[in-house]
Amino acid sequence: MLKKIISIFVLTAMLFTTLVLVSCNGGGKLPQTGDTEAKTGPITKPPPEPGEYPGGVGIGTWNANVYFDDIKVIDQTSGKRETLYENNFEEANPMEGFNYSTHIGGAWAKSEGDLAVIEIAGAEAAEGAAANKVLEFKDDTATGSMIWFGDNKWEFYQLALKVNLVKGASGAIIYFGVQDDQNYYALNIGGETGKNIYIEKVSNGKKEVDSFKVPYELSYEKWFNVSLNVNKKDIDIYVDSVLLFAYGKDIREQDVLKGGIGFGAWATKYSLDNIKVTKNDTGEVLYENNFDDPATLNKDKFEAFVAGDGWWDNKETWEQDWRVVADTDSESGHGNILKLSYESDKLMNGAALMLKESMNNPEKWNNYTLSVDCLKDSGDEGFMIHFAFLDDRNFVRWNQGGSGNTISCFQVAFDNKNPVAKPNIKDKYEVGQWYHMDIILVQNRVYAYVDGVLKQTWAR
Ligand SMILES: [Ca+2]
Ligand SMILES: [Ca+2]
Repeated sequence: MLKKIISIFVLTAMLFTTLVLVSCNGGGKLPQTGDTEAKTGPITKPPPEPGEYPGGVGIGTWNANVYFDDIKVIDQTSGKRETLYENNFEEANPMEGFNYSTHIGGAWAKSEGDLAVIEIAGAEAAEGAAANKVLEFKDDTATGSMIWFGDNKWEFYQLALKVNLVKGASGAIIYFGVQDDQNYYALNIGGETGKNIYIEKVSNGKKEVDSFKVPYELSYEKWFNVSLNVNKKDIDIYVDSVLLFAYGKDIREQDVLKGGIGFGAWATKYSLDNIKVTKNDTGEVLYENNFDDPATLNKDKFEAFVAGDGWWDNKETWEQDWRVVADTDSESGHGNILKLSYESDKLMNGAALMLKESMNNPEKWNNYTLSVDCLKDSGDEGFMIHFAFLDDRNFVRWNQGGSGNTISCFQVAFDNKNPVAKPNIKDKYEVGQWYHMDIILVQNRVYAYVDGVLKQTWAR
């Protein structure tokens, strides 16, 4: 049975604020609406402009055995930050207020054995060694389990919870903007194949994928946080503390990441192979080179730049530095590779070798995936992979293993010679080891992977 809770407008009535807080804090349950709605009287202040994602929230699974814990919904209307809902599954009747449905396209039929609050301990417990009660979805063959709760008038809130994928082929689902079981949104962590994360929109019982499907390597038997900040027009969605989506956000044309690809370096020698650029939507291959044919590296195809505040002694004669050579380690299977091998007494800082055709057609060179294999030969810094390059004052590069092989970051120049570092993360690359990189541009956002694992993401 749907148990409605007090609306956020009730919170504005000072008379009842204390009563509501006592209800929220006592046992982590949704306060019961009862007859309080009738007593609230007229609203003295006009309500804020309505949000675009009103609704309750929920949790569920797709082909996975999953634990959930520490679900919290915080009101962000006018910065009040009051707790609208809280459930750590430690109190009596922890499943009170739940509605049960099946996610569109799934075949979950709720059964007693599948869904239970269980006690876990030791390394499994979210709070370390202490025993901890969590909600478990046990049946890893069930598809589209859906529990939803809250108030379909919630508009501006933060939803935070902890998730642990125990096992299964796919993953967990977080529901939001739930009006009813035919109209809602779903953050599908793992998707139906366990390989990506995306947002689904369900309208009148019809489901459609409504975001880019972000490739994602799920980690099992590990607690991670999921949070959604629901604003008026858009929703910031974090998985494992990484902002994966700014769902619904208007993207200005000038912020779309578009432009060429290329490879740079800062006082570091490295090797490259298997460059491939593919359009995300059509799969069209925009460029591909495994350097079987050394003649594909030539001045008709490539142009040298100094990107940023560096210096490159051999810029005009770049073929002396970047060369196609046979990989001396035949077991690597790389055959010919592109090697950066400059003379050590020449300066090589901020050198960028760019693919000409990729810079000349930015309307085509956007929303692409750039894949490349990289191996560090020597030097203090790491790899510099360029993308969205328009000229030497407008570019983005992924600087991996910079600052003495301790950090990685995106370095962004936007009508500026000196790039600005966007989030630094701790990072390190071993000499003599091949790494596979994927850089995916989706409108104004970049997702960057090493060996299939998302390392960092940033949006202009
Ligand atoms: Ca708990
Ligand atoms: Ca090759």
